[in-house]
Amino acid sequence: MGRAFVYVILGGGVSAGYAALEFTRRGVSDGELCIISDEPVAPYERPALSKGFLLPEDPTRLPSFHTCVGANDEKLTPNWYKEHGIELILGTRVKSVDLKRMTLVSSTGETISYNFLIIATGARAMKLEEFGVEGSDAENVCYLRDLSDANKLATVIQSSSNGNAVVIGGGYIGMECAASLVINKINVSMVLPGAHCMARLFTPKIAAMYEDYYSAKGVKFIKGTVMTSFEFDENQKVTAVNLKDGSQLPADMVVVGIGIRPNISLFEGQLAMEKGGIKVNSKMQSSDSTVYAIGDVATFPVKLYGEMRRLEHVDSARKSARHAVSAIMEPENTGEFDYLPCFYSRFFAFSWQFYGDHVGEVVHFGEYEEGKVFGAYWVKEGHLVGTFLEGGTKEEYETISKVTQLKPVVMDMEELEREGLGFAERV
Ligand code: FAD
Ligand code: NAD
Ligand code: ISD
Repeated sequence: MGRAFVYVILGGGVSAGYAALEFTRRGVSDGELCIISDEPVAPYERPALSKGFLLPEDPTRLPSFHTCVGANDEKLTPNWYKEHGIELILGTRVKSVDLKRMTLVSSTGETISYNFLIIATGARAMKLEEFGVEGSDAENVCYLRDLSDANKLATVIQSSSNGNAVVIGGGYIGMECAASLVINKINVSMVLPGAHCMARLFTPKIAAMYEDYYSAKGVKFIKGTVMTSFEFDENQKVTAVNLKDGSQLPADMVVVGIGIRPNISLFEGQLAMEKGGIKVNSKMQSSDSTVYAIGDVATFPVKLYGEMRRLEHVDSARKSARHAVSAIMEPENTGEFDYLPCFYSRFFAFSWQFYGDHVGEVVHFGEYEEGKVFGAYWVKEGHLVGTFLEGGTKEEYETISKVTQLKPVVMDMEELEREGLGFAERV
């Protein structure tokens, strides 16, 4: 025995919330759509967890950040789903999927069948154990992917005031959490394997600007090494972190941000995969025509660069969700997903956005100082392909996004550097 739906969204994160809103706007009927999530709450804006959620005063809490407030759209509270006849099955993990039978089996043993399935399972945080380090389930070691992780982190922060934190990883989680820890009056050491923070995107010059600011706030960067083990007290709480270079860092708490793995295991052997994600076409449709994939889990064609990409950012989760729903409900009116990659972050009073592709030669512009506007252009084969901007206005971000999509010809790199933001405004 089980239930049957026309549309099932598997996963209840960012992309699920945006897909649900799009379904209602395109006229889904009562009882046709169901969302199954192992999280106990309705879809929310995950980016809030490393930002407002960790503030010492007046922290952001649900229901204030349910999707789709991050895109200045409707806030979908649990009641909203009820009013729109959408079945929200929360706290329920899907254990198996049979794509031939078009059924899912949940952790409660229920079988749910569908006509169309949207995979929105996102990703999981990589564990230190995958790198041979044991003990990361200690009560003062924190990962950050979902609300329960964020609750644990907020509690551990409260009990570590004026103490020492070690942040493992210098990516998005590392940088955003380190800033939040400083704001919470915790001394921070960051351990990163590369030569600088945010090595996947930042140039050495961009990284140096932010690292200098963090250092002035007391953050200690330990670069070019990794942690090898923890020291524990008699209660199995971590007391120190041992590094490969032989040094030891005292720790009242640890935050780990060492990357993610997409949640694709339910579909291995059933769907075509590429670049660690579920391979979809320009309609977000997988190798099974009744199954779509959106958000972090989807590897889709980025038309602008003629390449398959899997992105791990909220803008692509939101837009791929809307596109998939449009392709399912109005296939004849839905063209190819023509997506311009967009990444952003906020820490301390800084706020930056990046559009496009970070390949080729780089030109920096602006004043690389706190409170000033600065940025960089990436130029490949004579065309501008990527733009980074810190401290821009809404209009300036719109301008760089439009220009980057156009891939304008760049004749003279020195002139581009001199013109800076003026180049984008002129094109
Ligand atoms: P998710 O939002 O992760 O949702 C996946 C959902 O599926 C989860 O609810 C999960 O529990 C559920 N699920 C998985 N497997 C199953 C199963 N078998 N059964 C039932 N349910 C299942 N991006 C930015 O661009 N800017 C930011 O500032 C930013 N900040 C971030 C801050 C944090 C702390 C994190 C973790 C990520 C941040 N991101 C940011 C990335 C962004 O949040 C993700 O790209 C986005 O959430 C992806 O959406 P998604 O729907 O694919 O996956
Ligand atoms: P990341 O990929 O941004 O950074 C991982 C970092 O860990 C890198 O600095 C990498 O060099 C380092 N690393 C890898 N293996 C390591 C090891 N064994 N020991 C020490 N360091 C190691 O991933 P993240 O920071 O963990 O973020 C997780 C996910 O959340 C990503 O998908 C990210 O896009 C997303 N996120 C995005 C934002 C944003 O867009 N503003 C904010 C927070 C999280
Ligand atoms: O995109 C985002 C973001 O960066 C947040 O902090 O969504 C959240 C919301 O703006 C709100 O809480």
